Amino acid sequence: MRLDLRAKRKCAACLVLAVAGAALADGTLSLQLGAWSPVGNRANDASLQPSATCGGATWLASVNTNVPYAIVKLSSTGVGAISVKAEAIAPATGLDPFLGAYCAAPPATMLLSADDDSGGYPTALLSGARGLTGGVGKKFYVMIASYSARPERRYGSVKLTVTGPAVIQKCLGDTNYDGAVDDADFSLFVQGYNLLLCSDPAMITGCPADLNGDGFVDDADFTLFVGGYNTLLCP
Ligand SMILES: [Ca+2]
Ligand SMILES: [Ca+2]
Repeated sequence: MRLDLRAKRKCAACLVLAVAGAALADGTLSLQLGAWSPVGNRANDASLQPSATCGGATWLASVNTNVPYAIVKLSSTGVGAISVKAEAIAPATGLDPFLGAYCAAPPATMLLSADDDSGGYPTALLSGARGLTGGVGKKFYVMIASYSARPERRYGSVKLTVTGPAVIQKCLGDTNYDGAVDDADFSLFVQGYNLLLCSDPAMITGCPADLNGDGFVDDADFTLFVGGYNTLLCP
């Protein structure tokens, strides 16, 4: 496939923008749910009780089917409670964030807990008491979706904040956050590549195609993308 190459210049002003658009720390991540997102039936409820064991919570099918979602993987770095917060952010207009924590992918089973408004609408919050207890080598999967059945509240931008002994494990090239690097990600990558600057208003929130976190989507990112594409499955 051929990329739509445009002339790209890294001027002084662009470098300032690059700093402003630099990748967030491993405890935070901004992303956007859009038409490109995978869709599925999320767990039903905000009141799902925590489970001490993987898959111990009852998974209830949602009445809101085919909601867009994103999957983010967490790696625990030590013992202790982990909290995950999802906040709707600009330019989101109506996203009502929903969080589910799982101990294995895909996020349709192996549920630990789920939340809608514990952090106050429109903020979802999973605290350590809700099954997210860290331990060296432990992995968790967090599903970010919408709680609303209203179509206009299913899409938007969200900021994820992780506190406690865990970091967000990034999957290079998985620009739509479905857990694999494939042609759908390539389409999104090209979109970002043609815009170049992460600060471009048209860029998807979080600039997922900027794989090296320097504020641009350019050839350096493409090299990294190819590496992820050849691997296909996220680690
Ligand atoms: Ca993907
Ligand atoms: Ca870059």
